[in-house]
Amino acid sequence: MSRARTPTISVIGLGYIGLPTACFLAQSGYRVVGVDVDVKKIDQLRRGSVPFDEPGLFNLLRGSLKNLSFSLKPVPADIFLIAVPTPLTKKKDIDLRLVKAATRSIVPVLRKGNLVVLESTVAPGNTTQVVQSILHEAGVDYDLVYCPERAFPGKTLHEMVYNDRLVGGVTRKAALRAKKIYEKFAKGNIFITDAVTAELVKVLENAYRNVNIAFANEMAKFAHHLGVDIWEAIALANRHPRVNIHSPGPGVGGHCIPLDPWFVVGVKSANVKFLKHALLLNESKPRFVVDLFLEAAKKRDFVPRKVAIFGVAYKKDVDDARETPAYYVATQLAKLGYDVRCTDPYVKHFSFPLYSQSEVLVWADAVIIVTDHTKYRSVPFDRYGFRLVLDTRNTLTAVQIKKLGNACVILGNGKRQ
Ligand code: SAJ
Repeated sequence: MSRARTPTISVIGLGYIGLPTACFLAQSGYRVVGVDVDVKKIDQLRRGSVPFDEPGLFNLLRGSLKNLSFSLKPVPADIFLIAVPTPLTKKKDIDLRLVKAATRSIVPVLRKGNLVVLESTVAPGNTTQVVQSILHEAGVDYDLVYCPERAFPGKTLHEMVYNDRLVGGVTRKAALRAKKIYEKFAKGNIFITDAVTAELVKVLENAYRNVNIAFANEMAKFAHHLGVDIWEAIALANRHPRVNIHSPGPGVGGHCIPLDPWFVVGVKSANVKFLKHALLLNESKPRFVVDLFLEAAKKRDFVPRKVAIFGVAYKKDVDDARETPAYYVATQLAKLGYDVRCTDPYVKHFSFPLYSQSEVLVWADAVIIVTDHTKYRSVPFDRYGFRLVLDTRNTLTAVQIKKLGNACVILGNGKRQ
């Protein structure tokens, strides 16, 4: 490799993290080849269109195309960056099949002196135990680092540039090399550590959030028991300078927070009980929503038949429905024999058919707000004669609540149940 020419980077996996990362690297002057096994996605990207919505991504892609090309297979490069998903198996173990396949796809093109960066979330130890073991088959000297992504869907582009980053090197030399690459576009601090510490940091971050949400969820249940409003209580407790209680809700969705902490629980020899309790508590929340709904209907001598689910995105104002609690709420209601229709202003594909907001408003006799989309704060729910509107996220405004009167039930508010 000539020292003077522009290094080439192959980004394997063009999803929510890989695609914007490939674009940022291309804009920083690297020649980037984005690799994905999805033929449709590659065709789409070659035409200059984005396969999913993320604010600013379309313009970022368009501005990167000069240095960015796409391929179904890795081609020789100086640097390989792996950003493929790590889902959970049915038994809640980490499913490393995509990481393994991506790593194997590099083996035939790995050359002496290459740098391999793993960004996929993995369990502590996987970078060396899995990725390094596979790359060993190439029989060449290369550098390897683990660099967890930290971007927040909906603000991915901003966070990729401005968040602090962590580079976990299998060797210090590898870490220093990777740091130089991220420095080309990242404006946050870049910290260096070893690979297993970086792996642990990533799962700690998401476990921290899961545990804190579980605490808020447990306290929300307690507030129903006490007949107090947990939202008011949390707002007041958070006035303490060292308290930051998270928000309760219908459960925890997204591709990270409900899943990654299982990677720690999965290390059976470690016997991590506290985290497991939090995960299970959050997983039980959709059932709690259904029970709250049924009890509230009973208290009102009302037999709902047609239930509208407002919001199937896993969190507010995004189009992403992965692991959304709405799926579990809708499934349980459907199993109990209720007619369920879902609506969402942003999500385009979902396991249940999606209806327009106006259609479900005139069709339903009861509503469950599962996602706190900002738009829902201006929906005139009171005009449709609903006997029951259950708000699972404290979405509604004081005016909406007042107009709904006794029909309004709020998860965590024991004064409205
Ligand atoms: N949620 C609550 N209560 C809260 C906060 C969130 O019920 O107080 C729910 C949300 O509605 C959602 C779920 O939790 O259903 C997860 O949402 P989130 O906003 O906490 O996180 P994600 O999954 O969108 O993004 C997280 C981020 N991690 C942290 O904040 C520690 C992001 O920085 C990571 O890059 C991302 O996970 C990831 O890929 O790991």
